[in-house]
Amino acid sequence: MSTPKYDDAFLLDLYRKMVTIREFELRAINERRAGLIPGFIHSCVGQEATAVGACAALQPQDVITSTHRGHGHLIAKGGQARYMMAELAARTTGYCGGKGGSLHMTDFDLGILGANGIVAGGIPIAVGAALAFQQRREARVALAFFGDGATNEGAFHEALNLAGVWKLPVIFFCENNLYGEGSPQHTQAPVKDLAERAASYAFPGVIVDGNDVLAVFEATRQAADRARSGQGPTLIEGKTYRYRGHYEGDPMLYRAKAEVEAWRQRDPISTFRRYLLQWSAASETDLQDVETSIKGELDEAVAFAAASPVPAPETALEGVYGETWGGRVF
Ligand SMILES: Cc1ncc(C[n+]2csc(CCOP(=O)(O)OP(=O)(O)O)c2C)c(N)n1
Ligand SMILES: [Mg+2]
Repeated sequence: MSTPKYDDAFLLDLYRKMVTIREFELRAINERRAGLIPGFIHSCVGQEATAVGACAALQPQDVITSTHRGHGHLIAKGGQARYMMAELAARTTGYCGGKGGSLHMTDFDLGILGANGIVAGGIPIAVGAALAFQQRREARVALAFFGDGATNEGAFHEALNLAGVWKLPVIFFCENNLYGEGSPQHTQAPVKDLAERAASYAFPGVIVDGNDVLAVFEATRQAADRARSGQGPTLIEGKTYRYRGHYEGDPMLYRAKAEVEAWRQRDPISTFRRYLLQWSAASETDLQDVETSIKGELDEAVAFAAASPVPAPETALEGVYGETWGGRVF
């Protein structure tokens, strides 16, 4: 037996990607504690279904922009764990040659236009990419991931307004994990559902269970069809949750343990695992094989990162872009 709607291989791939994200994050957290990784990590543990469901609905020629909590988005769009781990470890073999770290990982070949340390910073970038696609009459879609907190930024509203006026092929994907740092969403926004905000810009706002990878996939597929056929943008609000702190080291005094536990009962990976077994879309052995192979891939990624050199000091100015004026770079 198999599900009536989806191919087993497709479903197993969704599972593989979600587990890769979870294991990547847990591994990176450990390697940071062990001293391999300097700098901050904002992990997306618990939010795997939004990244994977949304990117599964895109085509290879489509692009995404990401956030400070972006490792999952990168893996979902095809990013390789070894180059990501090497970047986190500040090694020359990483996505940015070891100079960017978690907040700047980018792979244009995969349509990943970059993680972003500026809250809401990726949203206008996706709108710019969508404008280019429309002008060049390319059947491509741009998707911006961002958090609930980002919807209170001016850049969010300006970008959605322009995208609405020009009916650009863009999807605004809000991962509403209920908090911006330590601030609960309801203390920051006067609307109950952030999807309501699309009404101001005259395009649909859709609410989806962000812990249900197939629900996310379906909502994003509809939005991508709309964008590709010239009907303009969609705002998707995926309701989800991060289990860990805003950053590693956050004492999380702003929320109750019971709330975290309640969300763990709706874990996106274990729910989907049960679904695959119920429908016999995969056997217990298939799933264990996937889990084991991901652990091996991550062992390899960590070894690759650890064996790679750090950038030489004399290369500090390479890859730095800015305006030049009288021979000086600003
Ligand atoms: C423009 C800007 N303002 C403030 C910050 C500091 N900051 C980093 S993450 C964050 C919270 C963002 O919340 P949300 O958009 O909900 O994303 P989440 O962390 O929940 O994934 C803030 C305020 C920043 N990086 N950029
Ligand atoms: Mg948030």
